[in-house]
Amino acid sequence: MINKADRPASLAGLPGRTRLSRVQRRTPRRGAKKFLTLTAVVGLVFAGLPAAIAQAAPSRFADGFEGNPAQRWEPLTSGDGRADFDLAQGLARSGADNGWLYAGQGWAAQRIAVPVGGWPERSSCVAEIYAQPVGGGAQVALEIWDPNGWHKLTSTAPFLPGSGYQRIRTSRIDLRRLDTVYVQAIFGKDDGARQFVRLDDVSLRCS
Ligand SMILES: [Ca+2]
Repeated sequence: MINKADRPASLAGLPGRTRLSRVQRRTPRRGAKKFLTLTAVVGLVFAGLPAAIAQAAPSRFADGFEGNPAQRWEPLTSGDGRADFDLAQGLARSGADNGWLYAGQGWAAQRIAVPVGGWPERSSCVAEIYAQPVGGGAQVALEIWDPNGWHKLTSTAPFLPGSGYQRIRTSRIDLRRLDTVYVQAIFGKDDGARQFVRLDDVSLRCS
């Protein structure tokens, strides 16, 4: 048996500890009450939203290489091809940033994943990107890929004769079976004449 007088000081019922314990018991209850009230209000606010969200859910994606494009875009190269980004170089079509491809004897590509699985409409989809050949016209391709086995779903490769940013648009395709697709711009050359092509403002829209 331990006599009361022998108890360690840390176990003694000090007045200060008692007051602290009372505060600690009350504070969580007050917080819980506030949380429940807030939850009820948020619940009421969102109760009527699902139908509106479903109607407003966009079946489109857009990316203008802004912010940190390396987190979203995946450069691919072969031969002497190179692919990278211009950040705040004054070369973008929109915003501050753009991508670029470079090749003389090889190819370079930039691709980006687009999660389409949650889109309410995706039976007729079209991708676009703007490309700017530097120092003369160039043939640039825009493709949509199924990453499951890497099947190319559609491709278009127009010759861009101008010196500014020019739009490339794919044909319309059905993406209803797919959860994610990749949109890819690719530029290849085999004559050794090295050339840059800038890229900006990719989009994928479905209806
Ligand atoms: Ca941009």
